Amino acid sequence: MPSSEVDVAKLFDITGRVTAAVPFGDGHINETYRVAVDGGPRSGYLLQQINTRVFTDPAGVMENIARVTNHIRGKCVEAGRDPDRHSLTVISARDGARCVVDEHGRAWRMYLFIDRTVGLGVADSETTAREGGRAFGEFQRLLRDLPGARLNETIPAFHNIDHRLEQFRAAVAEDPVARARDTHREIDEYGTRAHAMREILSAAEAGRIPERIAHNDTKLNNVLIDEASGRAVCVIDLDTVMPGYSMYDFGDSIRTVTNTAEEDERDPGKVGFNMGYFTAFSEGFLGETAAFLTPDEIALFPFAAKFFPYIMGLRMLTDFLNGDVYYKTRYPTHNLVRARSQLALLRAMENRYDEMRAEIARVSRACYITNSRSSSRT
Ligand code: ADP
Ligand code: GN1
Ligand code: MG
Repeated sequence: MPSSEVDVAKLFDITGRVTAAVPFGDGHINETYRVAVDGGPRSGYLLQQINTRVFTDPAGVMENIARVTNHIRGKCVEAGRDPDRHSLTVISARDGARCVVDEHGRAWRMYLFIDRTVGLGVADSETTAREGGRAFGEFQRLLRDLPGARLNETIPAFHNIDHRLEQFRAAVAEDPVARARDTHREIDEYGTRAHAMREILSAAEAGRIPERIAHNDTKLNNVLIDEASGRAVCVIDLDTVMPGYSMYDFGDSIRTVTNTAEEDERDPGKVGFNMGYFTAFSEGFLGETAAFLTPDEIALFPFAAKFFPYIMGLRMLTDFLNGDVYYKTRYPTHNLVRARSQLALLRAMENRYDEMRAEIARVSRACYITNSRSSSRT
């Protein structure tokens, strides 16, 4: 029976001798390890303990990931790109299963390690912003023709604002760790904006926007960037790939790409909105998607940009009120700091909303024209 991460790694179908498994990355959800091997053809592997408090059906998660990565790998091969670098590669267990449940009930999976890449908490240039947009836009485009049944909903109602507000209000009312009294200002700031946050949900309920396959967790560090060239290499963190709406992937990315500070910046004065990065990301994303998105979807992009600092900050504040049971935290007020910095970003975006709308109109028109010209030539 496995007792350490190295022992768990040996249960997977890899060639060579496992020499180490070292904690890696700074995701908020799963436990991630970089696995080193001696004498195999691969430079390394990535072992993850799936957070089963968050993902209660790890087999359903892995089924989605297998379908999505097989599809993307096929498209990489068609396009002459290396599928092991431009798609995640699931390494099965020696018994053929896509994940292993150990004697403690923990669920584990393994991927090929994609080396010579970085994941960025904030964008460092317009090129990075554009590359992020290109990668997530391409991801949505490649999955348009995924065959088979609807994907599993790995976290039901994940970006449903009614559901998140319900959880927030329950946390305020129950106040299980007596933190509400020190958080009145933030509770009010999130509360007063609640009524204005239903635009995507209302459009969906009215049947004005189509359901699509979305990544649903498009922060910038979920796309690996090539260390040498600065080009996007691979979209990762596929646990939440499931049915959603196109503007979810646009908006959640804009939240990290345009922020002048890290998501958990303690000084709200350092949090700002970078309009140049907004434009660059939009050009990348719409360059891949403008040809098939509907006008109603694109019209919701500026709203989605404001919506994501709101819904994510709301979830972080809810987790603070609940005693930090969801996100990984490094210090006692970490979730509150996150919620405050998301509010600062939201305020900055509110001040630039008209400009964002004008930019989306301009960029989508330009991308649409470019795409129709190039498709009429082919
Ligand atoms: P979480 O859900 O906790 O965010 P991720 O799947 O995003 O977990 O993985 C955490 C980190 O591990 C990522 O931010 C990235 O730095 C790194 N990572 C994930 N998958 C790979 C991979 N296949 N190759 C190299 N690094 C990876
Ligand atoms: C989580 O897994 P990770 O760290 O990429 C979260 C996202 C939040 C993000 C905030 C499954 O993303 O929804 O936007 O933290 N993922 C899940 O940083 O809840
Ligand atoms: Mg991640």
